[in-house]
Amino acid sequence: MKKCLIFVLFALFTQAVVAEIQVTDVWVKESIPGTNTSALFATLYNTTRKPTELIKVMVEGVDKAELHTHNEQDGMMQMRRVAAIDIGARATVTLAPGGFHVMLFQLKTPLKAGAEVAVEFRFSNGEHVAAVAKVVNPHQTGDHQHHH
Ligand SMILES: [Cu+2]
Repeated sequence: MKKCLIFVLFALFTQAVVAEIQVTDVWVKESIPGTNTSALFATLYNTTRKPTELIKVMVEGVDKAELHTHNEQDGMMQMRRVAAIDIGARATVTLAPGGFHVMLFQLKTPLKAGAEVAVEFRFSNGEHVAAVAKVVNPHQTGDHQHHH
């Protein structure tokens, strides 16, 4: 009887841990002094056979977060708000500078490189995925990084 209960608890636990949507590489741009906006990026992988959509992102210390995309209009790159970001079956969608991003408005405190903020991604299939975003200065990372 006891063994059986332990098995049930284990099954419940594993079910809660295995996310259908995997969220990785979550990062936020360091905010520019004098502004209270920033942008958040991530890689989203839909492990299921059903398409889903990213519909909302909640970020610690941020009052307003909108899903945005970039598109070219008359030779100019412009940002546009979207209601949702489609993620096909077994597909990966990358939110990256120049493409999809989560625009953050009304930051309560400036975002400093090296800090971490709690984030929750909400999908149209009802799944909520918690993640931790690293605050990054995009000019201090990547191939151009200098080691002092
Ligand atoms: Cu934007």
